[in-house]
Amino acid sequence: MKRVWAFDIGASNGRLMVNSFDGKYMYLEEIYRFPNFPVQVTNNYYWDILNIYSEMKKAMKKSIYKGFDQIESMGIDTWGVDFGLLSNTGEILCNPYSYRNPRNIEGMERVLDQISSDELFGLTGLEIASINTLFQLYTIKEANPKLLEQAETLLLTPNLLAYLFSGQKYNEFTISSTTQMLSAFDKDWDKNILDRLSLPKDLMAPIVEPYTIAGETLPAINKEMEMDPVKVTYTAGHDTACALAALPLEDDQSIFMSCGTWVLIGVPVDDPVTHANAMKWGFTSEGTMDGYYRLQKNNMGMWLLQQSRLIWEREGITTDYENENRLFMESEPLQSLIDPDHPSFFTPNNMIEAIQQFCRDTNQVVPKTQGEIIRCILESLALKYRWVINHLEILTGKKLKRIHMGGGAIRNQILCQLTANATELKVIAGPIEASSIGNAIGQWIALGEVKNIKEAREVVKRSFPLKEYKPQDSDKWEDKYNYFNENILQG
Ligand code: LRH
Repeated sequence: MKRVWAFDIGASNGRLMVNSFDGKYMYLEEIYRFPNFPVQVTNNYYWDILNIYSEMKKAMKKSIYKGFDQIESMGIDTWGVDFGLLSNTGEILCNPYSYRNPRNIEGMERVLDQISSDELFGLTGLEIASINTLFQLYTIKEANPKLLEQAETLLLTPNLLAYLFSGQKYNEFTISSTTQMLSAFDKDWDKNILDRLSLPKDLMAPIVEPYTIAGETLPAINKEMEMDPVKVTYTAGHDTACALAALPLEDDQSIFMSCGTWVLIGVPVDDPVTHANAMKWGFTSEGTMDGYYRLQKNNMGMWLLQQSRLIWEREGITTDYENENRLFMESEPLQSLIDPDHPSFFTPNNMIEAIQQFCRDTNQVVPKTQGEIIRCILESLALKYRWVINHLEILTGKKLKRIHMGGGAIRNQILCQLTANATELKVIAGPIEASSIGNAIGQWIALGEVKNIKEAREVVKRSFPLKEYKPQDSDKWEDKYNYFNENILQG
């Protein structure tokens, strides 16, 4: 039995899984999980990167202590778009900013004054969103120019962490495809975009393809961990690309949904889709582990519930899943709806008040109890997912037949069932730890233990439980969808 370490670091928590493979079955053991969240300092939000790094080292120690010490390789995946800047001596210059910084909206507007959104979308295939690395960089140039002047290298978050373990400075293809600086044509940095915005042209560390073994852990780490050197592999650095690799999609009528703080919905495609409607409807084309693309839409996911729970916890109200489930069941279905992607939900001070305000502004019943809020969030998410799938069908010209949901948020069985109901499609949920498994798949392919993604998906089907949800109450949802589409999405 061979083993790899898969570090899957999300925007709300990070975890280390040991993935073991005997040539036929894969096994997953969770070693350690730690919270991760953007830290607000006055008007900015930052990632506490050194805390993430030290939690990762703690996780390695725990793995070794548990006897999982013969490790073939380690790989790291994270959320998209964010990055760290290194000085010419290789030190991190500043705590990495979080994509939730409100000031990025201005940075985006300033960029779009110079390069139109149509042109940028055509060059990169990426949705124009204020979170994108390009807009964040431009924001730094305006707000903190000295920082950019000192910066010699930009590494995206998974690659920044890999650098701290291996000393290697590369940006991996899938995570680089979330920046809006990667050319949709040749998978390399579009230096012309940087040049036109007077951003440093050579800032971006070179691109490597997934499945690259970059080197091994530094001697100082080996000494600190009391371990033999471990290979550091560039698996797909983007969590969504990892999740897709692990979802056992059957054919080209299968949809993937990677479900966590965000819910990413899409289908695999050969090339970036830069059709005008893709842009109008907010679709994006990002890289897959096997070097192709995913046509997808980035949607709000558990963020709305996570933020509401913070408020309930502050008020001393229980927020465990069992309790939430019961309160959901006890409240009246389909009473109040929100557009989960409305800007007022992006970084509100109080999520519950923001939801209530949205319902007031759209002349709906204002949800008050915990159960009513949970219903409003989950039913609205499911209806939005239907909207996304309808538009995916138009863009691809295909009738889409089934949904594969993976990621931590599928523990919420209500979300899976509501998605089946609202979309009137069969949902196949699993595996839960899709990103960690995909992360390991990238490493097994790099190590030559698995041939390709197709073979890896067969291993996943054999090794992990999948659960099916069939659509229910179709007529109720049909009516509500029409109402949602006409009245709420404009809201
Ligand atoms: C989900 C995700 C998503 C976006 C966002 C910033 O975790 O990776 O695909 O890139 O984070």
